[in-house]
Amino acid sequence: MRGKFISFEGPEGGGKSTQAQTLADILRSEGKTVLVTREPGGTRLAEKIRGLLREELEDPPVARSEVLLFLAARAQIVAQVIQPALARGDWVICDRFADSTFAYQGYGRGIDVARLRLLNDFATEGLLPDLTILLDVPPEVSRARLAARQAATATTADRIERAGCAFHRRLRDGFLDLAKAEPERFAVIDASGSRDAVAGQVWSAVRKLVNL
Ligand code: T5A
Repeated sequence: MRGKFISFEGPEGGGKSTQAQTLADILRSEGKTVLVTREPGGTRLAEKIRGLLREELEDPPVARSEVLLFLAARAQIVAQVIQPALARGDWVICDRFADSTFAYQGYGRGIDVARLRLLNDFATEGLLPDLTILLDVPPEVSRARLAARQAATATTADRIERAGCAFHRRLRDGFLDLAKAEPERFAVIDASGSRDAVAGQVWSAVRKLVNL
């Protein structure tokens, strides 16, 4: 039987990576084989593209190149990692997927979302997650979490994290719009609470998907 595909979405610092790992641990304790991966990334080529997208270049990608780079990375991970895992019957948890393109490059950068959907379909051959968990946090919460992590790890914000407040407001509204348009695929979770509180809500959404 084909496995299940779950994506985590939302603004930076919402806790996607944290919750993806926690969910994988729970599913493994239920006897599932689980692959956790991320976007952009998850294959050698896609990780190189991730590096390029995060690099501080003198000539950063224009909005259309940025889309195509994200989609090139997505085509690789879908063909080489996600589809084979689902075909084996494994569960796949992906930290970001297509909805990030619609939110960041569509709502954030102003590229037509209908056009992005067509391009995304080409890259993914129409693959969409069975469940998308949107970890919704107000910009001030995500900013505070990222600032705490940067202080703890002596790192700085990357190019996309540094985009202004208006961009991040459009992004959050965009994610909420996407969820409203497909309520059967999305579970919207208030991610401003503690890690355990959020994990509990994530698990409830996943249990509904498969009656665990
Ligand atoms: N992008 C991506 C696009 O523009 N288009 C696309 O199509 C795609 C796929 C990816 C960037 O690329 C953009 C979006 C991004 O800007 P990334 O590094 O993968 O870059 O960025 P994020 O996915 O946003 O990863 P982050 O690590 O920044 O955010 P997460 O994964 O949401 O948060 P997480 O779990 O790492 O937690 C952040 C910090 O908060 C703490 C954690 O310990 C950590 O320090 N934390 C909490 N603190 C308090 N309470 C909680 N409940 C907490 N949960 C986590």
